[in-house]
Amino acid sequence: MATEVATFCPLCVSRCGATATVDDGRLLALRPLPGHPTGQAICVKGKAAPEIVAHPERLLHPLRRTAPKGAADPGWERIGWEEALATVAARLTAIAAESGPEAVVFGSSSPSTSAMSDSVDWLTRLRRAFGSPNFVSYVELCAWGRRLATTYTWGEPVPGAYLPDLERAGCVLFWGYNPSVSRLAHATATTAALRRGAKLVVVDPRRAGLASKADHWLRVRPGTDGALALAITHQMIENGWYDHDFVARWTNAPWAVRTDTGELLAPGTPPPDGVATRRVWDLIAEKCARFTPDVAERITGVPADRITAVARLLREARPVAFYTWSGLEQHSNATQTVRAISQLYALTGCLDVPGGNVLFTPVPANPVDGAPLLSAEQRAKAIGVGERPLGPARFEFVTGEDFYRAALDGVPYRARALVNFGANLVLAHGDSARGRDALGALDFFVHTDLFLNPTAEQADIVLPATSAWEAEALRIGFETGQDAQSTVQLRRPLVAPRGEARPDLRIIFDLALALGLGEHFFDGDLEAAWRHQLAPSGLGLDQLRAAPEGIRLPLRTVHRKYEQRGFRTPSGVVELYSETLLRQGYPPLPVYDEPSISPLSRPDLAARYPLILTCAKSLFFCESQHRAITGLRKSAPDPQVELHPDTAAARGITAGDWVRLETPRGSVRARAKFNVNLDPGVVCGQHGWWQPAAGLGEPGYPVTGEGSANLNLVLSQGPSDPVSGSSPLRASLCEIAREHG
Ligand SMILES: Nc1nc2c(c(=O)[nH]1)N[C@H]1C(S)=C(S)[C@@H](COP(=O)(O)OP(=O)(O)OC[C@H]3O[C@@H](n4cnc5c(=O)[nH]c(N)nc54)[C@H](O)[C@@H]3O)O[C@H]1N2
Ligand SMILES: Nc1nc2c(c(=O)[nH]1)N[C@H]1C(S)=C(S)[C@@H](COP(=O)(O)OP(=O)(O)OC[C@H]3O[C@@H](n4cnc5c(=O)[nH]c(N)nc54)[C@H](O)[C@@H]3O)O[C@H]1N2
Ligand code: SF4
Ligand SMILES: [Mo]
Repeated sequence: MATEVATFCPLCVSRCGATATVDDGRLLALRPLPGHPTGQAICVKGKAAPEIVAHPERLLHPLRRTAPKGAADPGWERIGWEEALATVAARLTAIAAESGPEAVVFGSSSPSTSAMSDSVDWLTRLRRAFGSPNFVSYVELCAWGRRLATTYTWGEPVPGAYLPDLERAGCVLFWGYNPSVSRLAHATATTAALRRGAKLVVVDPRRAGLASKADHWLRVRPGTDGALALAITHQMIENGWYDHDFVARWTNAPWAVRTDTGELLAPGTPPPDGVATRRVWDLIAEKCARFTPDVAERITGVPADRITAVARLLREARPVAFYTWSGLEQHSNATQTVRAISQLYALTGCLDVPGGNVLFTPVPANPVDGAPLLSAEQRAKAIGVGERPLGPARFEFVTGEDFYRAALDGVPYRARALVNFGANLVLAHGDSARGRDALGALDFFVHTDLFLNPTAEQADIVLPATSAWEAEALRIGFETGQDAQSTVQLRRPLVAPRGEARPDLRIIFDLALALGLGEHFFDGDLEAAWRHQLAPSGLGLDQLRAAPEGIRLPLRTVHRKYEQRGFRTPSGVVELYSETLLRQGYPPLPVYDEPSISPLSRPDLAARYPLILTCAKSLFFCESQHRAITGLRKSAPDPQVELHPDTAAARGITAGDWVRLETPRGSVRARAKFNVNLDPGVVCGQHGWWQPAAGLGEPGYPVTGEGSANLNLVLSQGPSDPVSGSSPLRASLCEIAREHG
């Protein structure tokens, strides 16, 4: 008999509350779970969950490679768990003994695009207990701008942790973010905000998602968002449309700068004799004044009058709540753009006020990511920290390019092994062919996944993970509002594990035991681990198991916390002027740098590749996943490139034609999709195409070589952002031609 069980979907960052229908050990359906703070809706991917669980291509057993790396067929051989875990532990231990634990790099798919959100903190704990400062994944493409770069202005991640208070916002600003595709719970909350009269500004080269309902849609040229932010800020300053009190009291705008060294003098400190000073505020005003509306229109393509109108709206419709994401992350100027937007937002004075960006009070819980387990000495060995001391490596993340270089060239030392959960590195980063070679050059590589992706094909051992619905998982906080952030849910296993698949968390704990690190992992006892995590909340596991829809604690948002404790920057105020950046040779105030591959920065390339290329995610798939799922692939059978009909006509292309997307790195296939709202000089591709859908007879595509549809094969990781190493995946140059044949 079919039963209904409350659960949540962890397939993407939305983590929608859901009702599952289960019958005879099978998952039949997911529906919304009204009453759950993220349970208003379920997307097409959530609805396809039953097919994902039951898919015939799921990995069911641990596998061992028998053919050498580079062979067309890895010669996978089924092995038992015991042998698999013992092999992994022995190889990692040997490599650590020879080359130090830093030679073992850990990786995972993004918790925004996979159920690794259930276990990524524990994986981080395993890495730290093992002694490696190197975590390769997604951070410079997905999280740098929202989370880490913003700490240089605010001391905390804004908007990464200080999320938009959509329930109370007067004006919502989405900048390079399309929640209609990427975070359903945010889209639903924004639609509700619009219904009660909130204003909306969307900055996006495409008129995507909520842009069609926006009061202002700013069609920015890809990668020029920094210039736009400085121009809007200039209008705010010129017209007095900003929060004078906040700027004067809580930022370093009133501080003086020594013109000789660039160092700051705290208010009241006189400069040494003979040293001239300028006020930070005057420098900001001067820098922004270079971006008059007309100048900004020429750079960004956004009409001058719109720039003024948005500056006015941000003042008149305050409080302003904002979010930025992929549209700003994957650029050679990502850090400066984010700094410019932080500056703009500081001028609104809306941080931590109701209806602005606020820190929804989290459920008290013990952190489990093991920060104290990694010594300062090991942390200092993070790959990349030498070249970019303020970049991801400072936070123990390795960029794709730095990892590839360490694996292939031994710089700064040889990365010899990879312990990877999910991450489809070869498809996720530019320079795919180099990525594949780098993985092939490792001495040992163990990959855990549900499916055999092209990254796993370079592995020595592959471990089968269960899908989310076969695993129990603890979720503390659903983030998007105070109700959501107050909710704790223990997701019950709904169906038995397929084959010999194990939950990621189980595998992490098993690996810890095999590596002799059991003391940091509650001797392998998951329940004890969760009890420890939950202890400060007062919640017990039995209580949570009895309430599968989750338990909401009575927490309240605390506003304007800075009035009590200041900002968590070195100076205690918002650092519009950053001495931290200055000391490493970066501009201390936000500046606009032309994207590294653009018609203006590379006219030589633009002559041959005249179109600006960006990309965006698909509603139907998470990143490089799900192309094998019939229920999803049937709605989006082919890789697409969006282009303006005039751009197509000039090249003899009609809608639906197969085209070649050409860059200096080569060409990949895609199908032309017309979009009349695009600037005719801009096209938008999709990454992540490799997997066939056997159920539909839809083809797969080779990762490299003839017939490939892998966008990242022809995008490169450089020239990247000087602070973070973020790749220019969302602003480069291409040409489009009809495919002959
Ligand atoms: N359906 C679905 N949901 C997902 C994912 C998925 O793959 N599919 N992935 C998850 C992950 S890992 C992430 S990181 C999030 C990402 O979530 P989002 O950031 O919302 O993802 P995108 O839709 O790729 O990008 C947002 C917008 O940026 C625009 N854009 C492109 N270039 C530029 C630019 O130069 N400037 C500006 N201002 N905008 C630009 C694109 O047109 C797009 O509409 O989504 C998560 N959720
Ligand atoms: N050109 C271009 N490139 C991009 C982007 C872009 O917008 N444009 N986006 C970037 C971004 S934001 C991100 S986050 C990365 C994404 O890159 P990844 O984080 O690598 O994400 P996916 O490509 O979705 O691959 C996820 C892999 O994890 C597996 N998996 C899914 N769920 C689980 C699970 O619960 N456990 C385990 N063990 N495995 C699981 C899937 O089967 C799949 O093989 O790509 C980046 N690359
Ligand atoms: S939006 Fe994300 S979390 Fe929600 S149902 Fe879809 S895939 Fe699952
Ligand atoms: Mo991401």
